[in-house]
Amino acid sequence: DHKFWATQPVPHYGDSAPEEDGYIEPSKPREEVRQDPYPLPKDFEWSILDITEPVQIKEVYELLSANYVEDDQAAFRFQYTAEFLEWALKPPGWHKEWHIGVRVSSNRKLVAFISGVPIRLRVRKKDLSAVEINYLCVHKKLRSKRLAPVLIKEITRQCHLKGIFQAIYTAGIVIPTPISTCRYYHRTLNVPKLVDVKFTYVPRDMTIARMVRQSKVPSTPFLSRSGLREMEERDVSAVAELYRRYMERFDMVPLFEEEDIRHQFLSGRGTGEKEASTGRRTGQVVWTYVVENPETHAITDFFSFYTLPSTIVAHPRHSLLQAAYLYYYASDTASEENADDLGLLKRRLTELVGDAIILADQAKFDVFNALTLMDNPLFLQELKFGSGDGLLNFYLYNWRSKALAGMNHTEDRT
Ligand code: YNC
Ligand code: MG
Repeated sequence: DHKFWATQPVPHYGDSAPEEDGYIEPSKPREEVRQDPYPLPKDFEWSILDITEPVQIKEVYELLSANYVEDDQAAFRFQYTAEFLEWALKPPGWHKEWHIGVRVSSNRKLVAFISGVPIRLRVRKKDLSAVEINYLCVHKKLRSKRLAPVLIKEITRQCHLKGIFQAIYTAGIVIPTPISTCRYYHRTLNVPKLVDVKFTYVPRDMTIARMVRQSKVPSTPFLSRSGLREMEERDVSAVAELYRRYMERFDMVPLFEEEDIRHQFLSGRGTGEKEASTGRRTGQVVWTYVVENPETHAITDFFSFYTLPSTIVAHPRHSLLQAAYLYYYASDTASEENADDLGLLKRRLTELVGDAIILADQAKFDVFNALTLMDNPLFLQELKFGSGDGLLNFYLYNWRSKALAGMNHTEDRT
């Protein structure tokens, strides 16, 4: 049973499906929101982090790199970089009050963190102004002391103070009650290293040499002579429009204005010269490419991926797993006339994501990851992704909705 979650406005096991989507608890006027912070155990204090300060973003980075999410075997641990965290925590409209830390009073050491960023979401037919909660982390030495519920209540209070009463969040664990569950898939690139660090195994009827051959990718992108290029500032409005039209296919999607598109797909591209051997820019966290029709100059497709390395916990030679994650994409192949021609869409997405894999390989990533959301089930097999053992559950706070057909409404049609 869930002592904390049982008290929260989330759907509980056994609740029947609602007649109509809607809130669980009504919103409150600001003066009815609790005005003082929730109490912490003695010797600890709240601390709003100012992540425009390099020292403070570094403190968050250090807390997470030692204490954040690990796989079941504790062999790999996410290692978000400081640049990534800055990008993720400062989208348009971000609030510093939603970057909440807990410090040891005596020495100011940061020992816990939770964050929120504003997000507009469409869930089925309704648009919500919500918060996306992420990076909940409690230092390993302070686990199982019921600190997490205090962090969650405090960020909820800070959201209520800004008039936000709905949230979206994801977690590997199952709590009441997932709105959708996705599986991680992995496309191996650097086979010898992945085998060496035990990310992958050599099956009994296989050899490393054969696995290397099978995962070899072409050296140039398929679409490079058909208008594939990095996204630029001048593409923002075309990409925003492509994104908007494409995402109509799905039941739950973030709504991005042009400034959000600029942030999500351009602001994280790093600065300065590309590094010679990898083509990566200093501090690059996200890669976005568009396809510009060579004749009409229309932007017909885009795709993006981001870098999220993992610490390899105990290995004599390797300390970092370089992982790329498929992010958003869109194609006008899914225009209204063709919306249900999955064969056509499958072919196009296989070209686009196939090129994302080639570009990630050039940028020296070890593995390319994707979830079973959006239209991903259409191309995972063809592009040689293998099913992983990790699941990711999606949750909404204070919103009741009929089960989503996955965010991946194509999954059951393939
Ligand atoms: C979790 N991940 O069930 P019950 S994901 C939500 N999300 O409560 P304690 C979680 N709840 O079951 P610990 C959770 N993990 O008794 C645990 N819980 O009702 C619940 N790991 O608290 C749990 N980061 O403090 C239980 O547990 C209660 O010391 C137990 O701390 C948990 O960011 C944690 O996986 C996760 O750092 C902090 O294990 C710790 O174990 C840790 O005794 C490694 O807590 C890193 C890790 C989680 C990544 C993420 C999304 C978080 C969403 C939080 C919910 C947001 C709700 C919406 C708020 C805004 C509303 C508005 C408006
Ligand atoms: Mg605790």
